[in-house]
Amino acid sequence: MGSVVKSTNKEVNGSVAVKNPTVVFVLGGPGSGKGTQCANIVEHFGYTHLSAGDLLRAEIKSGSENGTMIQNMIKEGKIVPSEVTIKLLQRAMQENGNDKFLIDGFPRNEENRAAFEEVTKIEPAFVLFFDCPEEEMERRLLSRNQGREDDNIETIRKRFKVFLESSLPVIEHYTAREKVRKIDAGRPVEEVFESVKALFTPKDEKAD
Ligand code: UP5
Ligand code: MG
Repeated sequence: MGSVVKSTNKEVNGSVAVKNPTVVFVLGGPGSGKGTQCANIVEHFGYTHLSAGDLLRAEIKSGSENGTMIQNMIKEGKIVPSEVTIKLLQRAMQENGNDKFLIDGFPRNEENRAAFEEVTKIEPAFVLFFDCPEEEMERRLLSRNQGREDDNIETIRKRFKVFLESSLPVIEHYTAREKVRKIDAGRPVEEVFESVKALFTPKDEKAD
């Protein structure tokens, strides 16, 4: 299976920016419905969904040298070092032929955000922010039952705290740049998706 040498220069410096992909950051508290709504967006609008949390959990499962560190951070609701997460996201984008990505659950703090921009030179087209009351997020996480090690009340409380302290400043950063599209995510899945759909549908295709 010989490797094909391509004449294009799309991966000079290992950067994906040369391909100039469209990136939408999908942010919101733990259990706000990021993964659920991303699945709907993929189905309707042809994006590729990259959940930073899913990539980190896959890294633990793969037995990588960072696995134990990542597992401990997730159990404590802490944010994994940027270079680890960014490498996983970059690799996932490079391995994928698509040019439209939903990056779900990243950047989680200002350092994540600045490092991603510095390394990839990618600016998000916009930021989808799922705004959901904490009581509702807690209810959802406690009844999810998918065996996630961080879905216990002790870790959930830590995740909420980290979200407020570290992740909300990222939303504020993009709000100041008019990039945030805020959605009331406390409603039923279908209603939330109606609002999401409106953001992804080109204006000239919308019925008025
Ligand atoms: N549900 C969804 N929408 C609903 C609705 N509208 N009404 C009623 N129920 C709804 O949904 C959660 C549950 O609610 C599901 O059972 C769903 O059916 C139901 P989901 O769509 O999974 O919500 P989501 O926002 O994706 O919740 P998740 O738990 O995945 O969010 P987190 O942000 O906590 O998790 P993530 O996987 O992104 O990160 C986990 C950990 O990884 C972090 O705490 C951190 O330690 C680490 N991490 C990093 O360090 N760096 C990163 O960049 C990313 C993660
Ligand atoms: Mg998720």
